[in-house]
Amino acid sequence: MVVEKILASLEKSNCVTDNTFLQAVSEVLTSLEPIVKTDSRYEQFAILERLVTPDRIIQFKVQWLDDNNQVHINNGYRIQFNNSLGPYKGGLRFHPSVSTGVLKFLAFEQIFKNSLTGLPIGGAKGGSDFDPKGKSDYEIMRFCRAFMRELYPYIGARVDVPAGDIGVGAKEIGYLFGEYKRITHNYDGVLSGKPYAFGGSLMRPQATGYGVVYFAREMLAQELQESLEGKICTVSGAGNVAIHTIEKLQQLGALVVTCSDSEGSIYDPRGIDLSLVRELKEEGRHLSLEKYVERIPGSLYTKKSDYPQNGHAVWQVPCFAAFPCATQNELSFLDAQKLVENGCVSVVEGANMPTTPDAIELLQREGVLFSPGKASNAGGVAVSEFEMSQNASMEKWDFDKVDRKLDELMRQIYKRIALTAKEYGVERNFVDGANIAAFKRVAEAMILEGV
Ligand code: NDP
Ligand code: 2IT
Repeated sequence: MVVEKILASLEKSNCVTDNTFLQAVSEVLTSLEPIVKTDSRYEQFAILERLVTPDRIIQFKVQWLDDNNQVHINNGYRIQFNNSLGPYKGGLRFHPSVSTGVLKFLAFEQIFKNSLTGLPIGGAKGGSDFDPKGKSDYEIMRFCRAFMRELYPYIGARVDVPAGDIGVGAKEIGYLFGEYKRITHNYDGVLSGKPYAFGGSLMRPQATGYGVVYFAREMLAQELQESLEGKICTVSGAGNVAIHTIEKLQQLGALVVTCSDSEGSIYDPRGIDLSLVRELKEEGRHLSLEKYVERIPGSLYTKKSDYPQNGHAVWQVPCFAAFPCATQNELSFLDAQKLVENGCVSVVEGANMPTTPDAIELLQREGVLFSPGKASNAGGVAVSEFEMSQNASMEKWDFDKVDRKLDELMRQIYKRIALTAKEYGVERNFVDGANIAAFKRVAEAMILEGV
């Protein structure tokens, strides 16, 4: 029995069936193909080969005790992919699906996203296969402390600055920071997304979702002379990114009619009641969205097992704009077909790589404006960098200042990728525009620093 359990767990953590890294690399290299020949230095300095190889992969054992003093062991990771533009920067994900493969894809994407912000930050990602669901606050605290005991030698305010991602919010960052400080006696900006009480930036919790909507607003205004006011929007997810995407969309007068979690989806034709979603999901609460329909008459819950085959309930709902904000590969070819059929004009990614490659191709072919997460969700890491700036200068910026800077930065990202796409003859292909613009900045730095 024990042997079987150990083998099953090893099988899971050693499986190489996760193809997300190859998916991410393949998309980027396809975009870059036409431009690698335009500068002989790319080949001379083996830029592409060096770019797809992480600087280092750190893996460690995390041992912790649950509330009954039972011992648990999880795998912890930090992948430092590229620091040509600045200190390694990227989130930590705590989710049972975490493996080296998933983190390699996320760290690789982060290089390009961080480059698009124009800020001095390199690309990294980390996390653990620890599942925060069903754990007490003390268990989460003990896990975070054990995780940091292994991670601390590899990070630093000018070395590598982790932040949150799926399963990691301000609470976890707070516990991780507390342990870092206890071990090193250093009170510096070694993590971003900290609670405001000790060094966090105002608006970091909202930044990714708000940034997604600022990006969408700019893209729709420039490309279609359209606004979001009065438009039906669909959002997937019910976590940090989804909640703040919904909040900003509602502030701009859009009607958001869906949200989802890993077990099912809500359709509420009168508009999602965000305070109820928060009550069920925020601050580490993992209550099922099924409870939403008990409270809101006229809303509908679809269990994951009742989703269409190879599809997602959220993308079956007619909308003007769709915002996938939960996880990778959650919007399939069939979902894209449905969106096109229903007249959707734009898909703006809030999550990292939520749309499958064949779905992206279809959306682009059908003239749907499509923005890759590395462009439209870059507001989160950008405000993380604002937090690093504030920590380094011992300043505190007010909410409006951060909000204005975020809005301006998202407009700049849109402008940069739209212009790049035009310059390379692929107008409105924001995937190619983002990959090429991001690559050129990183490649230049890699060339200048030598081999
Ligand atoms: P949260 O942990 O706050 O929320 C994640 C949400 O996605 C939850 O609703 C969760 O459902 C759902 N979800 C997670 N895994 C799955 C899955 N395998 N299938 C279906 N649903 C799933 O994470 P965030 O909101 O922070 O992150 C969401 C996405 O945005 C991720 O792709 C992340 O990498 C990306 N991102 C996050 C940034 C940030 O600042 N936090 C910045 C940029 C991108 P449940 O509640 O059931 O677990
Ligand atoms: O995917 C991402 O950009 C994040 N999870 C945020 C990273 C950060 O360092 O704020």
